[in-house]
Amino acid sequence: MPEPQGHGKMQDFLETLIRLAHRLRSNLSLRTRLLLAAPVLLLAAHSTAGQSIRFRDISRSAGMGPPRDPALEKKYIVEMMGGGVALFDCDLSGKLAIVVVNDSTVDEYLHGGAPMITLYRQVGDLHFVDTTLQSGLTTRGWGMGVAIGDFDNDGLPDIFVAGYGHNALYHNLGDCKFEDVTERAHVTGGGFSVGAAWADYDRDGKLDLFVDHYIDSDIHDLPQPGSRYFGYRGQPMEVLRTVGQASQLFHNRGDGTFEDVAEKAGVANPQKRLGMGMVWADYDNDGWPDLFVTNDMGANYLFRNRHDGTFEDVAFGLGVATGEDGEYFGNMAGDFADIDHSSKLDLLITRYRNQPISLYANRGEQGFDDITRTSRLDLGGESLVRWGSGFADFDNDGWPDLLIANGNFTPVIDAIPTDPKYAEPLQVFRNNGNRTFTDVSAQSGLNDGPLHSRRGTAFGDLNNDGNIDAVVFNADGPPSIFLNVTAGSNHSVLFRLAGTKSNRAAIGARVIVSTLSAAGRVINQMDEVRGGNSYLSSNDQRLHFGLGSARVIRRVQILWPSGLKEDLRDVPADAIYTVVEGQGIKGSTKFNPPAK
Ligand SMILES: [Ca+2]
Ligand SMILES: [Ca+2]
Ligand SMILES: [Ca+2]
Ligand SMILES: [Ca+2]
Repeated sequence: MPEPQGHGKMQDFLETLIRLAHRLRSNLSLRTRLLLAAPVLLLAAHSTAGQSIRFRDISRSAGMGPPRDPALEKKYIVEMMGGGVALFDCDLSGKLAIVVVNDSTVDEYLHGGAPMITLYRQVGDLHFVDTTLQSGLTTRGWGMGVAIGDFDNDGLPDIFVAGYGHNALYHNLGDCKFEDVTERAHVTGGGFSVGAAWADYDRDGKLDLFVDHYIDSDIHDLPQPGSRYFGYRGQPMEVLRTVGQASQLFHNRGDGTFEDVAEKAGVANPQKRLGMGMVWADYDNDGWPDLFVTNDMGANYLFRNRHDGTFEDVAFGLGVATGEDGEYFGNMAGDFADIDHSSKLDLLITRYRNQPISLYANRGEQGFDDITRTSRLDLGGESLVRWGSGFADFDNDGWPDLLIANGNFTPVIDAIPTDPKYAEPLQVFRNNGNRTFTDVSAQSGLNDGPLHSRRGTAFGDLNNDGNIDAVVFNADGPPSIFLNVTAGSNHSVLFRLAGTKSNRAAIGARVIVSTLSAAGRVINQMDEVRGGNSYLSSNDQRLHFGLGSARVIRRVQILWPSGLKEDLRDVPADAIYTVVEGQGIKGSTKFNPPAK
């Protein structure tokens, strides 16, 4: 987000620091550069042969309407930040539905607002119908982020919408019908809530909810032309004030109500940083969920769970608070994945334009190492404004790939030739299996259709064929649906976990899948069920693993949030398994034939 011009001193100073750092790097002797490059060359020798990642934009045939009139100009920050998208199975039919937050305007909000979310139910194979009203999702307001979690452990996934002005909690009644229980549950909130994510941080079997906020902004008193907070390089738009709002951690009492314990827990954001994306993950492998929060124009938080209901921010100590040279970047979104089969979760952060994305390798107690350059994720795209991003194994070779959604804040900015455009291409990077990535966007089909200004991304298997598909939030219109049509002989698997002692949605459960490579080497992949992903979005909560050439999984280890460890042996590939805590596999469905 652009800052007011009078606020540019800190930015100038930081940019000088960044330039100095770049100069130092480019001044290294050839010998030093070769030494630095050597590990990359060695690793590259192990690169696996790949199948090219291909998507097809099926938005229109799947039932999404045309984009809205792009003339709506988005002058205010509240109009620019949304929003999120979620994939979930609202009727337990095995078919994913799509939830997307509304993309409102100040004027619409002041006149009562639109329904905060739209639900597209999958009624035929890959055909979606807007059932928002019939589904009872009628609460009006301004949705920003969406997080899926079964807060009452009745087996039906519920929807939380973080919104400007107020939030909404929708309790699932079955058959994709919902009731608004926000007030009764005491999660109404207020202010500029943006992101939300579920996790059972105290491991009592009931899902809790973290909600963060962006800037302190009053929609009834927005800056007007002439104010120092209005006008960016001559264009009519609000610019950033760097004062945020407190975050909330809603502890689930188990009786349908929640209590905000953020202050007591140490996650309330007393520094008033500008919260954006968030993701829960057990980065330190101690069995307790930790929380990473991206902050715009400030240091990120990595809240380590201290097992007693409190957290400590370890972001500075572990090297993920700022840029490599201490820069306060415009951090947008983050995601965790074990990108190198080290059995530790690595971290990605996307950032504002002209700022590097960072890929951090998790080195355990030594903290996180920024490996962006050696991973080759620094090649190209620096000028993009990047939002939603996440890891998923799109080609099923067993190595998590990366998708990033881009686009500038407002079409107003298109009048400035040196700024990134409002609509920009999507990017997809293939994981080469050796801590390097290759930008395969050009051949991916993601940008074959019209470009949009993108925000959140959600990944999931929409047609249950074992290939992970992507749904992307578009400013000014319905989401884009990208069917993954990557061809090839690789195998994969999906696990749908159901907790009994643990929370029913099994959020926080960790799965380790062990297969044998063609060369007979044991490969361990690891992932966790999450109740919210970045940016402001929620993925399919079934865990997906690409298996390469392996037709059978030798071993599946499940670490349930309750502490129970479960072991499955010799599980055939190419199916969706339902695993119930303590009872092993209780159901399986073979994959559908691949999409043509
Ligand atoms: Ca429920
Ligand atoms: Ca709990
Ligand atoms: Ca932990
Ligand atoms: Ca699929």
